Amino acid sequence: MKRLIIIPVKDEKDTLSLLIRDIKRRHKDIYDILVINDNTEDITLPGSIIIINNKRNLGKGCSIRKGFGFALANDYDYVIMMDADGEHETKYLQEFSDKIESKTKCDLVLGKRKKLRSGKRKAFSNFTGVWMGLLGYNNVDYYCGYKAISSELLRKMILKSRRYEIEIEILLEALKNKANYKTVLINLDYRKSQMKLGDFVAINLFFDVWVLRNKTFISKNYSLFKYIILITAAMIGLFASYLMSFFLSGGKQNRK
Ligand SMILES: Nc1nc2c(ncn2[C@@H]2O[C@H](COP(=O)(O)OP(=O)(O)O)[C@@H](O)[C@H]2O)c(=O)[nH]1
Ligand SMILES: [Mg+2]
Repeated sequence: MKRLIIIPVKDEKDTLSLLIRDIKRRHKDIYDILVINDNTEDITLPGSIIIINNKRNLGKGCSIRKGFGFALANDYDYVIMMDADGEHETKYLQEFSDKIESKTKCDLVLGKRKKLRSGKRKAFSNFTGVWMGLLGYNNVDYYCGYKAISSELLRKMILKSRRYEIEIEILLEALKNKANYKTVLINLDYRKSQMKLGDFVAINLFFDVWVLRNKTFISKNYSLFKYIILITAAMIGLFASYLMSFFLSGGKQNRK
């Protein structure tokens, strides 16, 4: 079995070093580790760590997609995504592996935080839950970056997102591919997030565009009621997100 841990990093070299040391201490050589560095200078890591340095900041989503490409090109059986800021404890790795390697078929293992960081995060997650719930994802932690994905599923998913939208894009693509998922309950050691208001808007925009692009899939697999609700909400959301992005960018949006 070939296992790869993918860690995207931006400006978190100290916590990254601690995380890598901890993975090695607890799990010796069970996992290969790939770091995708988005422009953090002076990262020195042990020689056994594979590192891809992006020439400029590409975003978490682009970095993770590079990691998936690497995993497929190098015949890994599955990947585990972890954040570099120390929020994801290595003690749960075994459970992710056990679940994705188990004989009862499962292509996706999702971390589920016992508690969310703030009221704002909870509200955003509940809002996402309304729409994702209609699609069948109930009781899931939509934005937890701690996940395991089989290469079989990775091969089928078409992923395009650049930044934090990657988390829900993985869920949506897994849904389209009828992948089974399991969850791992985790405690989180919260760190300061790099997410900005614009990232939340981008996530909403991404979801709305996905729904509209996949209306045939939705009409074939869900009731007419759900179809109408999702498409109407996506159109309203699209309009609202464009307005928000326009104001957030000081009116400069789409003038390029
Ligand atoms: N490669 C790369 N990694 C990023 C970028 N932005 C965030 N990350 C990493 O993604 C992980 C999660 O980011 P964070 O802002 O903590 O998100 P949150 O925990 O969901 O609030 C961290 O390990 C970051 O270093 C980026 O632009 N490029
Ligand atoms: Mg974080």
